[in-house]
Amino acid sequence: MSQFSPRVLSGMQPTGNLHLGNYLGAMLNWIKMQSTHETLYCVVDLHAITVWQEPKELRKAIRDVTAAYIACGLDPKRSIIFNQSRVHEHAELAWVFNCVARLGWLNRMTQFKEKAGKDKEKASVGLYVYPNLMAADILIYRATAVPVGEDQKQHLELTRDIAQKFNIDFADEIREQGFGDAYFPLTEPIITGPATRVMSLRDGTKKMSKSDPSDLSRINLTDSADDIARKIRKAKTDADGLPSEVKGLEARPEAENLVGIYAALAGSSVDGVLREFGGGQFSSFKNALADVAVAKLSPITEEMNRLLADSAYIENVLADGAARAGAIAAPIMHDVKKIVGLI
Ligand code: AQP
Repeated sequence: MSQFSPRVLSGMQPTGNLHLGNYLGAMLNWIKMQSTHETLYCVVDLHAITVWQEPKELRKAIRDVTAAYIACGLDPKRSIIFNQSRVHEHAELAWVFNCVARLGWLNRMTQFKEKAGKDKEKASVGLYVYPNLMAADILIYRATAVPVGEDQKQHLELTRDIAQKFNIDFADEIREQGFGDAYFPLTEPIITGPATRVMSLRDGTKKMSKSDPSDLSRINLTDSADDIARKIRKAKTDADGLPSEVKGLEARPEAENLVGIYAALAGSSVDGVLREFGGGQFSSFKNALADVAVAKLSPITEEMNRLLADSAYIENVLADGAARAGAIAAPIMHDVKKIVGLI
C-alpha cells in the first residue's frame, strides 16, 4: 500500500487556443480521472512566459483556457481549477528543485532543443529550467498520477528523478521528521488512448501544436463547423486508400494520424475504425471524420462562448481553485523547508 493518497495534477499552457491534440491526448483522461481521483488542473501561465507572450493576450488566454477546461467537461466543484501563478508555492518549490536537478539531466531534454531552435544562446533561462518547474507543479501536491500526451513523457521521467534524488539526499531528515522512507511519490505518467500523439494535419511527422504557424495544421476547440470540415478535407494524405488492417498503416503517418483521431473521437479503436472504413477512399472517410469531429467539438465551442460571456464566473472559479490548491500546497512547502533545513 502506498503512503500517498491518489491525487492527479496536470496543466496546459495559455499560449493560444487549445487544439484537438490537447483534447485527445490529455483532456479525455483528465475528465475520466475526476471520478477516480482527487484532481487538480491548472492553467500553467508561468510555463507560458518561458517564451514571449503579449501581456494583454496572455491575460485573455488564461481566461479562455479556463473556459475551455470547463466546456470540455471539467467540473470546478469536483476538480480544483486554477492558474499556476496564483499559488506561489509552485515557483518556490521550483527553486529548491533547481538546486536538486543536475545540469546533465536538463541538457538531455528534447523539448528544450526543439523550442530553443538553432540559437540556444538566445533562449530564456526559464525555457531551460521549465522541466524543474513542471516537477514542482506536480510534487507541490505530492501528486501520484499525471495524465499527459506522449510528448511529456521525458519531462515526467525527470520529475521522478528529481523526487528520487530529493528523497535520497534528505533521507535522514525525512525519516527523523516522521515522513517514513520517502517524502515525494514517484509519480506515474498516464499516457493512454488511441491518440496520445496527435500529428499536424499538414505533416504527419510533426506533432499538432498551438505554435505551428499554419492554422491548417490543427483543429482548434474554437473552430466553426465549416472550419473543421475544411481543415479535415485539406488534411494531407497519401495516394493509397485506407487499409483493412493496422499493419497497413505502417510508414503512413498521415493515414495513421487520421485513423487514430477518428478512433479517439468516436470512442472506438484503430482496429474498429479500419474494420468499418478499410478498403475505402480517403474522401469518404474524411467526410465521416469531419462529422464526428463537428458533433464532438461544436457543443464545446458553444459552451466555451457562453462561459466567456460571464467573466465574473471564470474569475470566481480561478480564485476558488487557487485558494483550495494553496491550502494543499502550503503545508507541503513548509515540510520541504524543514526537510532542507531552511526552517
Ligand atoms: N499533438 C498532441 N497530441 C497529444 N497530446 C498533446 N498535447 C499537446 N500537444 C499534443 C498534450 O496537451 C497537454 C498540454 O500541452 P501544453 O499546452 O502544456 O504544451 P505543449 O505540449 O507544448 O502543447 P503545444 O500545443 O505544442 O503548445 P506550444 O505550441 O505552445 O508548445 C500536455 O499533456 C501535452 O502532452
